[in-house]
Amino acid sequence: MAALITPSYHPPWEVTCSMADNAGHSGPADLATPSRTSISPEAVRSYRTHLTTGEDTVDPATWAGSVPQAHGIAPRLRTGRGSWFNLLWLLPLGLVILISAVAAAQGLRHVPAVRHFIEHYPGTVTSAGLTRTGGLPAWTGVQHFLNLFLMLFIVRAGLQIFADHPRLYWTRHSTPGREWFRAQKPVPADPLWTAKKGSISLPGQVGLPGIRHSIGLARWWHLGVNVLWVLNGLVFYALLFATGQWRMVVPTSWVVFPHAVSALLQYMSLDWPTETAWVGYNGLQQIAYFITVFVAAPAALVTGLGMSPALSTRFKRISKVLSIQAARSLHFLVLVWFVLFTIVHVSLVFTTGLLRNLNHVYAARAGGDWTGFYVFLASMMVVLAGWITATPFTLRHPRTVQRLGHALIGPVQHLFEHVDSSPGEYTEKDISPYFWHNGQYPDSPEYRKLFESDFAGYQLQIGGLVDNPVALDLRQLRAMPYHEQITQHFCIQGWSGVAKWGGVSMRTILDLVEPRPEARWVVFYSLGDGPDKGLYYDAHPIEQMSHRLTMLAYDMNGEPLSYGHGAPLRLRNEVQLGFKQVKWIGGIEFVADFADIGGGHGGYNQDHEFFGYRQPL
Ligand SMILES: Nc1nc2c(c(=O)[nH]1)N[C@H]1C(S)=C(S)[C@@H](COP(=O)(O)O)O[C@H]1N2
Ligand SMILES: [Mo]
Repeated sequence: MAALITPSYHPPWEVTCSMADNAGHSGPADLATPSRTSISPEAVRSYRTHLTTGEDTVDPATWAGSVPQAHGIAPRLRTGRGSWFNLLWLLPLGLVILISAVAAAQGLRHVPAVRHFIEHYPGTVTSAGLTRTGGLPAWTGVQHFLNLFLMLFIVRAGLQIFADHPRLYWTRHSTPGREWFRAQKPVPADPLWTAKKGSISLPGQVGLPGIRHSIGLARWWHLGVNVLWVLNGLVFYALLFATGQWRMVVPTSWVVFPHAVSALLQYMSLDWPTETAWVGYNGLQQIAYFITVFVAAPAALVTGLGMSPALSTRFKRISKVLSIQAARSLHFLVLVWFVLFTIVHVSLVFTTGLLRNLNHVYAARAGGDWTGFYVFLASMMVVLAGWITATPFTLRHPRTVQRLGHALIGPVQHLFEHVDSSPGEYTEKDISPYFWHNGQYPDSPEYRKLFESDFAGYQLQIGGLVDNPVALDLRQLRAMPYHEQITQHFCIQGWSGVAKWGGVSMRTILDLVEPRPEARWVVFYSLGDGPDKGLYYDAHPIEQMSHRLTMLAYDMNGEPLSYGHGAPLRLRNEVQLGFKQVKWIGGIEFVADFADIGGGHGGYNQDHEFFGYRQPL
């Protein structure tokens, strides 16, 4: 059988295209294949000596394999095949539109019919049953502050996560050129181009933690603080309904719309009552608050969860419509809403009776004195302090961020891990035309020799806490019952893809090696280094090894696994993110605990880039 590896997948050092028979899965050849070779249970431990421990602080100069800072491009919207609209044009365009709108609105206000309309619908929906004498209740002030403070970190970390794969798609395929939005140049022709190479840097005080490819730390901020934000939001909902204040932000009558139009006309004509005339919220304000509190906030949560491999796999019917990429795109649009809302909201608070507004929101009182302003100022100092210290703190104490983040979101993630992954299968027609590469390619002399000999000398060692430690060569692996699945890959950076994987089910491996009861984790060692030297490895909870879709793959889309995608053998665990799918596997060790393996954090990215050891979200 001819080699099916396309020239584009050759490792950079390969010059010839001739390759020996890298046969598929047609079973044992004519010669009898021994089904297994016993080894010492300790043999696989030798991989441990090739691991490195990682560091407990971040030095931006050597971070992520000394990845240089790289700048993206101005954000672009795709307007057709290969044509893009640079969003910077919105600045002059927006200005022209704004000026024309103001001129038009000012003209309209002289029209008698419009004058009558505004008299009839002054802007405020007088809400039945809510009379306001003082300011907003004190709890709203506290929650408003907490919300703002928490969102600062969520938004900054969210931008950092986006910057790690600055492209948005509508389908799960993540095909380059089919993005609807990007802040990065087109993908170069290099067939071994990786998603990591396409990540971009953000200004240090914009992104959190602000250096390139810092998604591991950004996620702890984003997800950890999010837990607090959701709790604050739940308390806010509860109080809103318990106190009847919900009437302020929930439109209960259609007249809110003419009032909103009226308010818009008044705003646009730059002539609106700034002190007392708009006693309650005007229609426009009420609609904006309603959308923010009852549409955007829940949408942020739902679309966020929609990106989880475990949940997406479990709730196939939802993820069919809301694929990870649709979820990610919508999640980004929700962020845009929050940012735009904040800009408009703050501008209006400042231009419509600042002192009175600040008293209402920050001091639970009416009137135009300076009390609210001072409380506001103090709260802004706290926000500013948080803003300035978040990055330096993260770079100096990344393990603390990792630990705190895990304490906050970890329990939720563990819940997701227990889902049944079997619904997560696709069909041939769902296979992605382009499947991104990622990670650090192996180029050691040992790996080269294996590759060049078509893995003739390859042996997969399986040992540790098992009754039957074994070494298996590729022929022995191919002689085992063939398992095939079409599943979706979720990279932590945000891209995804569907592929057909063929190989050996982990259930078959478990039956063969017979793990002991003490074995709690299964460590997969790669033949290749990670970006900071030291072999790549990752630990998986043993329960997930018996999921129906956990397997060792030696085929991809009907061809032997290519160099870039992990030849000769890689892992698939469909309830976890991409970085846990170890490629170029050399050994598998069953252990009780991973504390004394590598840096002790459960995997290469966990040791070196502060990822979490369980990432089903
Ligand atoms: N040995 C090793 N395995 C690895 C990596 C790596 O750098 N080294 N990268 C991981 C990451 S981050 C991803 S997203 C997937 C990418 O697999 P692919 O290149 O087949 O798409 O491999 C994972 N397995
Ligand atoms: Mo990844």
